[in-house]
Amino acid sequence: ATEHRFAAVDLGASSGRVIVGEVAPGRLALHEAHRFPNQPTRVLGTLHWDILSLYQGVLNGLKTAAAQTGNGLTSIGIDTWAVDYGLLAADGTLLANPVHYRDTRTTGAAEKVAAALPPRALYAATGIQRLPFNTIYQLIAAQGTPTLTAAHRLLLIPDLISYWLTGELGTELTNASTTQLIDPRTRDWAAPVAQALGIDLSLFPPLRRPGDPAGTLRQDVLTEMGTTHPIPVTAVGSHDTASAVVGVPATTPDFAYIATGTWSLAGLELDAPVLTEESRAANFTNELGVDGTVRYLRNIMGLWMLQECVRTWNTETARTASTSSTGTTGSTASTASSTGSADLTALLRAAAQATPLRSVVDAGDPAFIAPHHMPDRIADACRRTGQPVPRTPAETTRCVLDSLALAHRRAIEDATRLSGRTVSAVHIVGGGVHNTLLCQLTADACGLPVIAGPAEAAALGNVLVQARTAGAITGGLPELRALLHSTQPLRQYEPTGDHSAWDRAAARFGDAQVTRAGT
Ligand code: LFR
Repeated sequence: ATEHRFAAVDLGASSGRVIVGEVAPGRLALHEAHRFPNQPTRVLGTLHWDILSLYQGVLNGLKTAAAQTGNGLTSIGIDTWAVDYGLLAADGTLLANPVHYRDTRTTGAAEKVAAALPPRALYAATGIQRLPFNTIYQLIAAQGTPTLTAAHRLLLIPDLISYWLTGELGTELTNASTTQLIDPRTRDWAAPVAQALGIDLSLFPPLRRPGDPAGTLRQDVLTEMGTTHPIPVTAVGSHDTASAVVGVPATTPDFAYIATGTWSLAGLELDAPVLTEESRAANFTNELGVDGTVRYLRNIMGLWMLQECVRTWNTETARTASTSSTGTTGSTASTASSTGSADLTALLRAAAQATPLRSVVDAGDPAFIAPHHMPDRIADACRRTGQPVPRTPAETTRCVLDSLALAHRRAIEDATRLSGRTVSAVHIVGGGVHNTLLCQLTADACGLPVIAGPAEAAALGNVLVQARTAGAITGGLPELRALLHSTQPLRQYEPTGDHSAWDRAAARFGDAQVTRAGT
């Protein structure tokens, strides 16, 4: 059988990449064509994505991918983070730079939405968890602004990239579900929700499903790439988490997954949504997955908490260094060592030696969403809940990882209880696979084996859906996953240590929750 080459464009919150997947029956290999930073920019107080720089990264990556494959790409697929969008004028011009979901413009929007549509009714209609940045809250916050008023079309980020590449408009379904405007039972727009909130659904181009054709590269794009060979774009699970869940190498149906990276998305794959009141209270979401599945999961703050801590420590270290070079003498060395070098490997090694479960914070708390001052916010959370405040970067790191492991455990426990399913193993995919301490702590906390890998699950899920559409492979999700299992390096972690310590910490964690809810 012939081998096909596919390009997966995968944009994440900290970097974008273009990855080439080589696929033939029984064979699946990836190599990275290009990786580029994703640097959000604050303009007039509002946090934006630098979308043109990201698009240039995509073009550069596709050019490299085309060259590396001797212009032999069968197709291209695009996935990115969810909920955010660009607005287009009638002639297709982007009216404004897309706003970042971590921007605070949605403060107060939930109350406005609740006044128009009670939270219970909204959940019963959409099954989407309450997150301050869901598209509906962004749209409510933007209502009446000149840009939204002038907008002819709204394109979610992967659909915007796809439009620039092909000139064709569409709204991919898995990502559309994160707008909170889709009914997970019909897998179509929830028109009554849109109507109650005064959101004009005609802003969204028609829905497309993973596997649908999404156009062919425009001539100017081909020129930019230095090729003449026309390449189709195929819709994939364009929400990165939907592609990452395709990329889970499960061999049995009773698995839980944690898609890790900036976020931890922890939960189960289901055939039908769970729209109960208990599910709403537990803040579980029913995002749509590939092949008619539902991604029943909860958003957990993820490695963002650690990334932001490291950013703070690096800034402090840099400041200390520059202070000393301008003449201040004395405490530089001790300050630098108490602040700690933010070299991640060293930090994780020290965190592994730190006292386990000394203090834990609620890694689901939206208070951790915004950038800046993460170590302070973690310290505050410990203080507020009457726990020891971490004193060093290693202790703070341990607190974050213990807290994430506990949040993973709680999400999986809640998901099984609320859906009536059982779980025999937990799959960790995405960037967190490289964090061996987090993987081990998650196995310990859950009391279940953790199978870690692949790290590039989103790109793999993206490639697999393209490959099936092109006829390079056949089968449903179990067959795609079997191919992952037989071709990708995986590492298994068995639960170790004293499980009752985690039970006690979980109870403490529960207390922390109650304290927060009451304040
Ligand atoms: C992960 C992710 C999550 C989504 C968050 C914001 O990259 O897509 O699934 O909740 O980013 O879009």
